[in-house]
Amino acid sequence: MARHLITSALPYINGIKHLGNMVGSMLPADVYSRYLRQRGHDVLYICATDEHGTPAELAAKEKGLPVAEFCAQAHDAQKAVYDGFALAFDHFGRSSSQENVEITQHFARKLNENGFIEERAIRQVYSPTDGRFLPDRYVEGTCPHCGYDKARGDQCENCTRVLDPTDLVNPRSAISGSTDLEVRETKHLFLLQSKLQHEVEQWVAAHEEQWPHLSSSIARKWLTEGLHDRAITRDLDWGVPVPADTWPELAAEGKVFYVWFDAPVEYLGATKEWADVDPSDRDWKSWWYEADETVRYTQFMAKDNVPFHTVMFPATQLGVREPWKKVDVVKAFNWLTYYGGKFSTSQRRGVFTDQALEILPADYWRYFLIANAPESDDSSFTWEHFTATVNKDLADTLGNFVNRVLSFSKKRFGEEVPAGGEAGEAEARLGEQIAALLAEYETQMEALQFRKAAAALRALWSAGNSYLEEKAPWLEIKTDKDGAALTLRTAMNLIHLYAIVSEPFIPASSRAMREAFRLDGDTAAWVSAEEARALAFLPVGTPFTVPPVLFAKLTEDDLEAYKERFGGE
Ligand code: B3M
Ligand code: ZN
Repeated sequence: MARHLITSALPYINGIKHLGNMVGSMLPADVYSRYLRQRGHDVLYICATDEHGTPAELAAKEKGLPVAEFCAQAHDAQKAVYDGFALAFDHFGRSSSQENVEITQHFARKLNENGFIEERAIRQVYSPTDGRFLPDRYVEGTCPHCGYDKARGDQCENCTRVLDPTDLVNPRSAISGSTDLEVRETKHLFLLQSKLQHEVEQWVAAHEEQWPHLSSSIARKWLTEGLHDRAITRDLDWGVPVPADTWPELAAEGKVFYVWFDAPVEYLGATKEWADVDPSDRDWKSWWYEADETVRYTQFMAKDNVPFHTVMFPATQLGVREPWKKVDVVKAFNWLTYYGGKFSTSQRRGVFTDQALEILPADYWRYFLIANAPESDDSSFTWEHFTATVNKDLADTLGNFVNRVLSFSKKRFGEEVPAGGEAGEAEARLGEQIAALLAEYETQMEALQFRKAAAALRALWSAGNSYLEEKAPWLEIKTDKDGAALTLRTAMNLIHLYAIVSEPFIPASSRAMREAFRLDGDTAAWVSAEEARALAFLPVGTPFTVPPVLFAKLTEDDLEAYKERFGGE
């Protein structure tokens, strides 16, 4: 038994996330956590909303709310959606928590003591009209690279280049629209990442072997370009305050840390939030501080977050010079596209997680998204592909199997697992096949190859269908009643197996399958290869009920309606 620490990139607070965000971080982390828990590991799955920075302040302003209130509401709204998706976090925290404030300030003090922080005067955009400095997105203007006229001070959305507010042509305030802007000098804290380049390189070299290619190639690219010193403070109202004991002057000016400085620290912060709920029973430090080798830490994120997790945050952790746990495996994802184009939160293009749940229950989405996760490449969401997959894999292959087997058996043998004859050659063959597929599923899941794990699960479902077609109990019963009963009993044992192995992907449907045999409890323990091969989980005479249809088949009309509502092509 190992201890698995799992985190997914912290969803930013400014709005409900789209399906692309879901499949690139929280959902695979949840699937993996559920799988490991079933296998008996000690799992801690931590996530939180990332609440600081200019986008939060701007979103609050748009809603006409004080930023703290906006964040509290937006946190609850996101949490409700994640509950709807059945994401089983051990804790879903908030980067604005007191826990995060304390740990972030501690990190900054330590970095300072160790000579990795320096105060520097820099030139920043100041707006006399607004009476404040305008960091990051508070300035908008024309991109100097591509000419896009709505570029933001931190990044151009059109050409994706990272910008400094002073780079923008024809800059204007995003608060007041004022173009009466000047550049003033102000002091900020810089993290001397250049001094840590060598150590980070060594650390990456020692760990990247365990990472998927996507993660290590991004880390390498950033290291080749060189680690630059970067400003880690901002002139904002909302953020982790610069500690006054160490930087009285900057603290008096109201400076706060830059959101990307405190956000990764919230992985620790949220773990402490989790422990603070029940301190006598929960020890956050055992996961993070001088953690022994039994703790294995896996992070999940989309590729744009990889530099922060493989290079920048490790640099911070190394510079702190304290034994904080660093990541073991960085699982990164490419983009899920919407008909080949970008999902976009700001342009509301694509399908958002709250809308998805209005249409269909979480299991439909969970399965489809993981089976088509953008792992080795980008992957495109289309309604055609979605409805076809739901119908074929979930409704026909799994759902129909469950219903057919249980209703037919009920009709001919009553509401108990029938006795029937001894397992024969077909059952032995099926058992071998199932054991091999289960091993494949386990291998892929442990390698974090989600598409392949989903393919193995689908193959397990298909194996049941092939067996049923081959044995055809509806014909068999005419000549060999015991034989038909054996077939149905075997098929019911397959359903029981499906209830267990499908749980990481489709927890609600798995529960319905378990409940058909009156087995309750939230999760079922994993099965060994021998148990799978024997297919004899359910004693003869076990009562069962026929569950309601597990997955509704989606019609042409449904497809048209989805395309109408969300736009296709
Ligand atoms: N909030 C991801 C994003 O909004 C960012 C992740 C933080 S992880 C520490 O793109
Ligand atoms: Zn541009």
